Amino acid sequence: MYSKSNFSPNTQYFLDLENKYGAHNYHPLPVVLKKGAGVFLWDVDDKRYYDFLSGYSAVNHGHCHPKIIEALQSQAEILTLTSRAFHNNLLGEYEQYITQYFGYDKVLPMNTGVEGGETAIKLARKWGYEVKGIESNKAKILFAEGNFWGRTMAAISSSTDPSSYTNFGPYMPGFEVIPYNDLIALEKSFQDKNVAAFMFEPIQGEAGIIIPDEGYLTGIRELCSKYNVLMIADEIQTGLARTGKMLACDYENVKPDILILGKALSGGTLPISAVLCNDEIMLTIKPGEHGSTYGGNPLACKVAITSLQILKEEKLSENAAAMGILFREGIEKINSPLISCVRGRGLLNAIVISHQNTDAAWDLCLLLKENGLLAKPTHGDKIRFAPPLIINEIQIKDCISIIEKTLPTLQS
Ligand code: IF1
Repeated sequence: MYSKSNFSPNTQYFLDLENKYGAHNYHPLPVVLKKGAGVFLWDVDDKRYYDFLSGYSAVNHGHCHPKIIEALQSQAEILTLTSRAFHNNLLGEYEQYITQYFGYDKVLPMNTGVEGGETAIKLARKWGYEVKGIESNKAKILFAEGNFWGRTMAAISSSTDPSSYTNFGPYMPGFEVIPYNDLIALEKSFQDKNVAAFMFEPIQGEAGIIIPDEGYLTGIRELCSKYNVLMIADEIQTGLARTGKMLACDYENVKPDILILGKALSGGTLPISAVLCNDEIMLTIKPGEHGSTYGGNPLACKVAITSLQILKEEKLSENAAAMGILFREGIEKINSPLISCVRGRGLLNAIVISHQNTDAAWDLCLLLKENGLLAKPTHGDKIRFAPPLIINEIQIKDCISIIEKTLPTLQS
């Protein structure tokens, strides 16, 4: 961990507790936060920061959005969990609301994003056997190189990142990986009649905000329809207005067969995920074949309806699109030799650091922290910049000036 001299006694106290009593499964930035509101976070010494990570796109609405907190608090005093052994008065209304919101017959409510991915894969396999007619236990699910959809054994079985899968084998069978943004490779893989689905991110988040060529999403849609393969869009990070559209798939007006949502579905309050698809796929899962204790709990239903309402009421897609343009133009104008490129859609952006020191992105994040902006590197030389979607023009310009002021302090 860090040397004792670096931090205030307050901060050091909490760092030491986590180091002694918590698993060492993360390498967080050395900041201890105690409060969040809107685009801001405060640490235990009351220092204020701009949040440019937004809980990896879970806090699209800003920290502790008043309407979401009100929904959370009011429902928490009435009924939080019934389990699915019984019905409740919020699940049906939520199911109606979200399916009409995105235009699907049905939704299967889960909790974490990775549970959403697992659910989508179970649906795809079931559909593969019972509708497409794939031979029993022969179904294949295709993923893209560089994918990230969580930490479960299935998720790491599709990963191409050694830090995700090393020494966690044996891996889930029936998964294959093809190059991202490559329609020729995709069509070639579809010659195998056992392929049930292709699961992909419309923009790859953890891989470093990788934006595919124009037409890739359309090509996936056309090839999946042509070869009777399910198109599964993982919009857990890119969805819910983050990229300047309600869904990243909306950039090419393509409709996936299965849509997976998570993260910001709860406005950053509790784990809520959702898998949406039409009856031909959804009804292959029969009573008792899938679910979870908290899936579709009334507290989550109330919060999710509110968070979806706010996305539209506050026009967060439009703001994300506009502020994203401002951000990328502002970063480009800095014209720093340390930045080899800035890329993104809406408020899902990354800069690629050009520096001989492999720790430069991390070191820059430490310096940005000192100057009041929290961001974190993804995969070495890239820093993700993804503030809450409520950020305004003055705040964006303030953050660009923080970045501009900080870059020259990065030691060569
Ligand atoms: C961590 C990464 C991002 C996701 C996509 C599914 C999931 C995620 C596209 C699973 C989750 C999170 C996991 C979180 C950090 C963050 C992350 F750095 F790990 F890779 F965003 F890029 N699909 N991503 O991005 O959702 O089960 O976590 O709710 O593991 O620390 P989850």
